[in-house]
Amino acid sequence: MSELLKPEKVIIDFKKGTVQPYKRKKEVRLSEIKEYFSSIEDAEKILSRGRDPIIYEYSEYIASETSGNLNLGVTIIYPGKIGKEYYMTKGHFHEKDAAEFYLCLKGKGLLLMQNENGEVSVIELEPGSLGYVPPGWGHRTINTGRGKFIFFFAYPSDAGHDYLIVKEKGFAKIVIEENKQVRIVDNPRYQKT
Ligand code: PAN
Ligand code: ZN
Repeated sequence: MSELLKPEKVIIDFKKGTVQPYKRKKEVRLSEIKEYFSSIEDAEKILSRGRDPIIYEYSEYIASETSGNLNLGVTIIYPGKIGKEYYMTKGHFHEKDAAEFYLCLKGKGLLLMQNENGEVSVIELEPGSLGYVPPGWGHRTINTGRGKFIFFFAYPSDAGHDYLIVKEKGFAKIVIEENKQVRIVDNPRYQKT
């Protein structure tokens, strides 16, 4: 064992989506995530009007990033769309064989996963439901509701995050609103390997 840490209590506010204490907090605004949306044109239109909304934010309790530890945190995805596509996280693959779980605390949304063979899996999340992400599956979450979508996550601290594959190739599916319905459709910009 490399270091002996002191046990700590962590407080999660299910309604506000806060974690105390936290070590990392990140807000992702449209300007940072615009290339991940299927319609960059719609994103640019919003930005050109001088608006740069927060799409999502997350805070993490990190005891230590050495192997054997867990990172815990909460993500809040705001409600909204860029063109027809719902607000979502960038999504990533873990660099190591590392699982993760997402437990929905508030609102509703989808956990979209994809493995290296291009297979896709989607889990609907509502308060009390948990999506398990096995090692090897890229993962993104999407807010399909009218309020904030808030979920708790935990993953091995040394998992590592690879955003580049998703940024360059995208996910095979996107989640859009059509005729007031949530639809999971082929991503027109998806690049197969
Ligand atoms: C989550 C995500 C969080 C934000 O903690 O990091 O929801 O999504 P992006 O990392 O895709 O921006 C997680 O999956 N960690 O491994
Ligand atoms: Zn992850």
